Amino acid sequence: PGADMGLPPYDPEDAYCQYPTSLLHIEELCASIVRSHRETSQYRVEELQALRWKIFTREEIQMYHSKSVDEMWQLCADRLSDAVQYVVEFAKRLPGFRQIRQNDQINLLKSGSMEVVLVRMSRLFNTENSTVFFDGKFAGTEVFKSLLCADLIMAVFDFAHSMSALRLTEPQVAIFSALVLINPDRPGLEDRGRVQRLRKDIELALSHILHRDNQESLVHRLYQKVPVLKGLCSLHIDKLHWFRQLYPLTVHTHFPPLYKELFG
Ligand code: MHQ
Repeated sequence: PGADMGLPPYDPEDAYCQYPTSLLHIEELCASIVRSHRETSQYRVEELQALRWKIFTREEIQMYHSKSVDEMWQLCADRLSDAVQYVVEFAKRLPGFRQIRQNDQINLLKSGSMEVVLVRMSRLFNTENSTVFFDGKFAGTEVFKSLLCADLIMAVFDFAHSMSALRLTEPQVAIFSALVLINPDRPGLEDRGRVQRLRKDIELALSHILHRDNQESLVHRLYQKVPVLKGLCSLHIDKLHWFRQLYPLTVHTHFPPLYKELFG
């Protein structure tokens, strides 16, 4: 049974074989999450690979430095908002997400979309020169100088560097992103039980592909990233509060509605 569906033959050494129906279910879940990621990933890896040599010139960096604090914040808020939009689309295509009540969908996205953006950012990171694909080319931390939050930028780049160093495959990024988003511990959830059940399946999906890829040691290294992500997001919120006190009007009139809805 299962051979017509491309399933491996029965192997009594394989723990999953004790649960043949749930293995089928987990394989379908993996495939579905990976498809959702692929359809919403904003940039394909091959595309990024081909653009690796495109680095901002001295003159272009000067141009970012000549921007005022609020201009640079606005630009970054726009780029971040674009990235969040793709994460919202990823969430909507995740199996089981639509079955979560709408208030809880919003709560999961409010606290998790930035974390997924940061996980995805590691795909856009070049560890050879510590640059990230931003605004059409690869940018180092110096490009973000005018934001006046060097500590946050450093922390975000450090995270992207260490995450990128894990050299995750696209399926691994996809399933880890789903795990970050479907978190029953998020504040304000009304039906934690439903989120908990979906989360358990995604945890199985993650163990399953890492077992399949012979990279079980990644399980622990990935779970270690979860508190780091939480810290980065609270730093982002702190910086936004600081910025809003300085430039309330910029946030009110020029920041994308989605950014304000999720982080405001
Ligand atoms: C995207 C590319 C991209 C672009 C911008 C100022 C602000 C709103 C937040 C990147 C605080 C600073 C952002 C620039 C920091 C958290 C912001 C500044 C994926 C996302 C990514 C890399 C953004 C990630 C968050 C950054 C670093 O395709």
